[in-house]
Amino acid sequence: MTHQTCILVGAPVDSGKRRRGCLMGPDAYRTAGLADALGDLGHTVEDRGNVRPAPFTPQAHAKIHAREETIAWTEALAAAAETSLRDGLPIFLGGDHSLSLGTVLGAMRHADAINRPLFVLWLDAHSDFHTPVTTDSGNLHGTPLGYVTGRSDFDGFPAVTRPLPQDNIAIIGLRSVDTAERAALQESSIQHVDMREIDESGIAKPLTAFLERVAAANGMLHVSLDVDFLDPAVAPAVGTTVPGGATIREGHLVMEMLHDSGLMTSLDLVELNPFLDERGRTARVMVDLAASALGRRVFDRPTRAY
Ligand code: 6HN
Ligand code: MN
Ligand code: MN
Ligand code: MN
Repeated sequence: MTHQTCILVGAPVDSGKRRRGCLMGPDAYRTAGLADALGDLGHTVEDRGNVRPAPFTPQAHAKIHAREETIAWTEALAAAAETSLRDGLPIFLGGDHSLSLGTVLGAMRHADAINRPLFVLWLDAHSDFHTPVTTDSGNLHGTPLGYVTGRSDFDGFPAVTRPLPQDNIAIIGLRSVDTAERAALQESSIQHVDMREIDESGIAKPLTAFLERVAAANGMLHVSLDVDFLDPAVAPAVGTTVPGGATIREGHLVMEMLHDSGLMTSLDLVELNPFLDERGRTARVMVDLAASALGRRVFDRPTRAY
């Protein structure tokens, strides 16, 4: 991957769960210097400001939180994703993970339009594979992978006419999977990598296997990075912390390998809640990870032999 046109798209979505604060995420990334970090790497950076949801009328639901608002965001973000993918490499500044119902849908439409397969790499403590029926919490940020793979019961959401094949998805970092998700995941052909596998064999091995599949298919690759992929000790600004997460170096290695692969075509930065941060440190960690994905490195490889 050489020079890119990086398109920053603010997605201040806060409707995917009950705890508020992710709406401040886009401005936290801007404040932490994302545009300069990417510009310093030689990329062109275009900040398109924040997307706004389509008009909607809130309705009360026994179970699902802010359903209409999330549908409205899904429509608006799918359109924004489709448009920005024509012009460059979009980076969606979240916003909670329900924004990915829209960004992945838009990426699917774009990939269909240019007749290439789409792959999705999900870096997350959670599998986000629920449907509005299987969810216990009623929080739609736990459903985007269920939605884009064509699971049922997403009434009122834009129709997923050509679902994302399960074979085209890898989830890495898992350590909090609900019972219903586990059952569905185990029956699926989604590549699911939990923290134990990372402990035992390292994070590079399953990622390499996935990237080889993407490359062999000439696929586009959407990467969705949830703050809680990282251990809460290094990334505290998220409402759904789970101990035992990826280290800073595991995070950077994933991003460096993504850069070297040249495969990434869009990126979500999700679940940052600046209200929970400590002097901006989580926002800065996420900016540094994005920079690694766009080519920041210590040395060029291969280094000389000793
Ligand atoms: N995320 N599985 C839990 C739920 O409420 O459905 C947690 C979801 C977390 C969502 O990672 O973006
Ligand atoms: Mn998530
Ligand atoms: Mn998560
Ligand atoms: Mn399995």
